[in-house]
Amino acid sequence: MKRVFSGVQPTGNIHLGNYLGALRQFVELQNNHECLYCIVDQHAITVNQDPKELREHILDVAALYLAIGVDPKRSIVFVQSDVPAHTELSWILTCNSYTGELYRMTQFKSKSHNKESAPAGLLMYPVLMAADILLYDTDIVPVGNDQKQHIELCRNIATRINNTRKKTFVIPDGRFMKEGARVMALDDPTQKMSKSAPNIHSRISLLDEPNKIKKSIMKATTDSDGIIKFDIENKPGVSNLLNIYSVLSGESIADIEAKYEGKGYGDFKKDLVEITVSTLAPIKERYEEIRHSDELIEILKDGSERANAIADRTMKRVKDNFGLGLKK
Ligand code: AQP
Repeated sequence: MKRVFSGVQPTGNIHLGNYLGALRQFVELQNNHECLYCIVDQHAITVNQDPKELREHILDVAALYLAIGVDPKRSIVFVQSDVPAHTELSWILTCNSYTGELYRMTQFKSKSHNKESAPAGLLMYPVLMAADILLYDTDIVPVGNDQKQHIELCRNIATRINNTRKKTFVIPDGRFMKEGARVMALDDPTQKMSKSAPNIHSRISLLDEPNKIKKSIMKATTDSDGIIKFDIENKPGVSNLLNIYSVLSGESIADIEAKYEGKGYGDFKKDLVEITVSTLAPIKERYEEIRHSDELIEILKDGSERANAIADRTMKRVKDNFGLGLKK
């Protein structure tokens, strides 16, 4: 069985972009793959986090994994910092990475933009991500489009190491959705939807109340020509909403365009509110049931035991190939 790894940062409530780009793949893949789904808390501290809030967000993300349908009997669900080998491997990969390739990462450029000196963790983030993936001999990484460059870097580092010493790592492939791979902010469709954007109406979180969902969608930026048509270049706002509508309803973009021909943005947005609210309601209900349960903690403890067992085997091989420590 091929192995799958992916993670989400506990930096706030998961939004439609995270869900449509990455998380909905998690559920589908667990049917015929060995899956590990991680809450990547060490990535979250590349920017300042309140410790109490961070602990809460870890459990929020874990509960949301289960609420969307990740089954802990079939998939390993765990917290990154509960498996020390992530940072251990990250150092070994750091020694096989180049500052030039790290400075070229667009996410680093945008997060460090206008800063005279950026936190070193922001620069090293993709190396830790490579360690997350390579630690589990991962074949497939289901992620959103924004992670393409990081996956490519991971492949390059692993290939470089495999070519200069004994074959050490499995070379993973990114898995990207055709639709929903990049959901844009509702208030500015030139930016991706993000957990940490200051305007709460820029995103729909999976736990938003129906009224909030309505407000965010009705306020979403469109344009003034009143035509519901997919055209990313000239109509990025409408195209983004069409994309969300299509993925949530299962209808093709062409069918949706035909359905709203001659109608205004108001009707289209009202229907999108309804579809979004009805998609998210069962997720929210399941989340409420599990979020404060002992079961959730037990699932994470069991997950970290299973993840540590795999990670230890990989680290033994990696250390042997690098000549680190005493032979065991
Ligand atoms: N807007 C998006 N559209 C499609 N996929 C997205 N992802 C994130 N935003 C979008 C995918 O969601 C997964 C988890 O992302 P993450 O939490 O690890 O980090 P991120 O990409 O930095 O997400 P955010 O929401 O923008 O968080 P903040 O604001 O904290 O930086 C990844 O697979 C990602 O591709």
